[in-house]
Amino acid sequence: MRLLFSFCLLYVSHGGVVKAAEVLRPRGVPLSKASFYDPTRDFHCLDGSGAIPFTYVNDDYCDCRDGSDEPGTSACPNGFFSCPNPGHIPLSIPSSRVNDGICDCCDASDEYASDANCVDTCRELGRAAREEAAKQRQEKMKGFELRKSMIEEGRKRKKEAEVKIEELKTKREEAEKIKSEKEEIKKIAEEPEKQALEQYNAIEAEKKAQKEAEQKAKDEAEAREAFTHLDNDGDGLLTVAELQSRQTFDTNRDGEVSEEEAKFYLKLEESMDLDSFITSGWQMVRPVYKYDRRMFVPPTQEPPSDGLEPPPIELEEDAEAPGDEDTELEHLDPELDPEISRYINSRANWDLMSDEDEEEEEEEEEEGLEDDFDANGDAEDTQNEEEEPKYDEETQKLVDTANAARAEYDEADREVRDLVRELRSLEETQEKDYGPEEEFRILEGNCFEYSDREYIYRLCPFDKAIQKPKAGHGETRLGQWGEWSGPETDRYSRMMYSNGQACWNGPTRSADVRLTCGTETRLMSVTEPNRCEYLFVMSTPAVCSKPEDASGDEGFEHSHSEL
Ligand code: MAN
Repeated sequence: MRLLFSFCLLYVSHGGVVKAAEVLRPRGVPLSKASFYDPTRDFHCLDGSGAIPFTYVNDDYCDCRDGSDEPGTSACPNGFFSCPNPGHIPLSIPSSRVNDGICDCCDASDEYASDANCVDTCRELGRAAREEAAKQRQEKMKGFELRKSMIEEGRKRKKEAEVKIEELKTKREEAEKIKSEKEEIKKIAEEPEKQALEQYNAIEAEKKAQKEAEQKAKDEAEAREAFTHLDNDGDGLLTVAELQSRQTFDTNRDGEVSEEEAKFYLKLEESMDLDSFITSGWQMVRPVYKYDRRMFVPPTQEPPSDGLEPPPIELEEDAEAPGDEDTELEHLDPELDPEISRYINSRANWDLMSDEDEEEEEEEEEEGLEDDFDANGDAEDTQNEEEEPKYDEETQKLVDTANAARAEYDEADREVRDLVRELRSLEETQEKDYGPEEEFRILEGNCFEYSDREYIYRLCPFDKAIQKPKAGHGETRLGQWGEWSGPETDRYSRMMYSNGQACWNGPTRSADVRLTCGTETRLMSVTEPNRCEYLFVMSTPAVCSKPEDASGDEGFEHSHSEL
């Protein structure tokens, strides 16, 4: 039985000076377990499964179930070999790799009886690893320092916000006071305005009613006059035959007034008396009667009564002249009576006038009828403009005063609302949890982006997470700021943004943000491990804790003193 011992080197640094020490233990035993391998006693399997004479340790025969009796050979399938790796970090490998021809330990100790010709590279590797660790430590330290300034700035902002809130509260109180003063002034100004307007409106309504009554009377007079004119035989009834005698009623312009055309104006009756004509007939006859020039053509049959030609209708000054029927038609309300609408449509066909008609019209234009119309039309426009409501001087003054008071009140009201809004938003910010030391506060109001092949992701801490496709428009809300979601011992290491846009056939989107220490706040990666569940990794100094071995190389060496 061979007892395989090895001289292991332990490096301990003292004030930066590396010294070597020797510890005698069986091959493959880690320093932490060296005390269990005492050559003066029997060896007790580390799992307690039995005891063997110490000479059985590393005798290339597996005695213990946990393989602890063969740390330096490959005899036990479940054993472990510890590479001492002097100058670097010890490494534990499955003992099956011992002498398998592959170099696993940087000190070549796993291939002590093979042809692998391994070279000891631990010193170089150790140096590189220490340099890298030192660099990382420095970065961490830098992050930690930055965190301190984030804390400082966060606390400062918190205080500023508190002061601002107090200021805003005072301002709001003042603004509310001004608002109620202005409201009082407004009320005082509106009372006389209301009375004056009521009075004014009553007078106006009266004037309007009077005007309407006048108009009605005028209309009625016109209707009577037209009735007399059209009632060829003067028997007090307008008949189909009488209307047929007037070319005016030849709606389809086929040269004769059919019975149907005539009846249309008589509400489909055979005849109409004066009262019905005034109440309903005139409404339809009026546009034809007043503006169709053919009305002045004498009836085709002599009136049987006195044989006298009816007097020509005098056009009133404010009426549109013949020759521009469309102007009058526009004033008609087809909804008033569907028959009027029919009339307008049939008149529209008349626009397709024959050359002959056009010539006729031209002649009339030359006679100055068109000019008359223009003049009247203009006059009417002017009249319309003058109809704009205009208060008397006294009322106008009261309205102006009330308007000014209203404007001042509105301004004061706006001021209060703006202050309330600003205050609310600041108070909401104050209620947020920016970390135990306010270290995350300065991230509020900033957004960070990350692009992958397909999307641009944007994270605005304490607000929202968004996804924008690179091709195409629009953006998808991945979530709204929810809560800190790290484990109990490290709550501020994760942020949860939830209630994003619903995922088709899936949950609403959400973003889990993992924070890691870094010297700048930036998004390092965004993935979608599950459909519509996004994982953001963000580095920030806000989570950098003080590096454990910040005292320098000595500390680092110490932490690996197992060597
Ligand atoms: C969009 C994106 C994807 C998501 C699908 C789900 O394409 O938001 O990230 O997986 O919708 O349908």
